[in-house]
Amino acid sequence: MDKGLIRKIVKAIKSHNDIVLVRHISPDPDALCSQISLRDAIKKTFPNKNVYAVGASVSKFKYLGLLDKIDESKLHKPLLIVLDVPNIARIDGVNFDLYKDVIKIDHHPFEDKMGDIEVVNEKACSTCELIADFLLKAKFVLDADVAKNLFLGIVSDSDRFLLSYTSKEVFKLVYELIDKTDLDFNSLYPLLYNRPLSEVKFYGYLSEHINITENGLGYLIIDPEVLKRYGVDNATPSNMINDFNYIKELLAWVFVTYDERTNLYKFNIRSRGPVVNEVASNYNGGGHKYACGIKVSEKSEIDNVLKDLDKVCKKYKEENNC
Ligand SMILES: [Mn+2]
Repeated sequence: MDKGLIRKIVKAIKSHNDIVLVRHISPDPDALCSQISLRDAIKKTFPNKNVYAVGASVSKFKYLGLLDKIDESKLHKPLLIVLDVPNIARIDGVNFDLYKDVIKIDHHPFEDKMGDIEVVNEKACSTCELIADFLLKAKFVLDADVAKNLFLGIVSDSDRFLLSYTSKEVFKLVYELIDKTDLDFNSLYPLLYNRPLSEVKFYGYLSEHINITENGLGYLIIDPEVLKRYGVDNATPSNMINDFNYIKELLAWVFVTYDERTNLYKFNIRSRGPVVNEVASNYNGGGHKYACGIKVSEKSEIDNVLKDLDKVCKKYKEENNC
């Protein structure tokens, strides 16, 4: 983040007493960690400010810290800081139109303009990377608690530094976080990676049943009954999708689940070459070039999406001779 932007953000934070931090619905660790770490750092740097991290809480991520409840009618000229979400429709927990002063900090491809300060860096591995960079350069209080959340967000969104957006800057930032706070990072991995055996067995099911086209598209439509049989929930396949990276036969892969609550079919898509988010946006989905999602209401649409993804794989294969 350049000095001009840092100065603008610091100025906005200094000039507001009520600050609200939000992120996307169905949060992942990067969304929650960017929100909680920035809230805590602002509070510790400016103890007199009212700083709230809002949105629905997720019980399995309680270890990251608690979220706040607000009465929006009682806020006085609040500043809204939007993290890890590119579009207004997916912001969780606030009435966006109530806020005049808005800062966005995000690493998804740009979608909606939200305010005067927009920090969108698609090359960042995580929003936590951007927050860590900001806090260090702005010289905000950054203790082991704040560093813990930043580390967890970066590790989780970069898939343990495996994904292609992991740059040398990421390693430098992580080194600075650890060096500055004596962070006991080894003790943090169980928080993210401990899992029940039922999930490992379900992973076995996925690898046993995935279909692979001749163009290298792996796909699996997962029946709700199967999830019940393995005792896992709807979110489990999406949590496992990165584990199918670096499989020789797969260029791109997709899991389709059915959400009985919303009656929608949900596609989780990953790729290690073909650009897949263009297909996603054709179906009103979105995300990163190599990691994105789609929701459709008609079962008959599933085939169309899979065909389009297969075409992208075919083209990639021809162009790259693989
Ligand atoms: Mn993220």
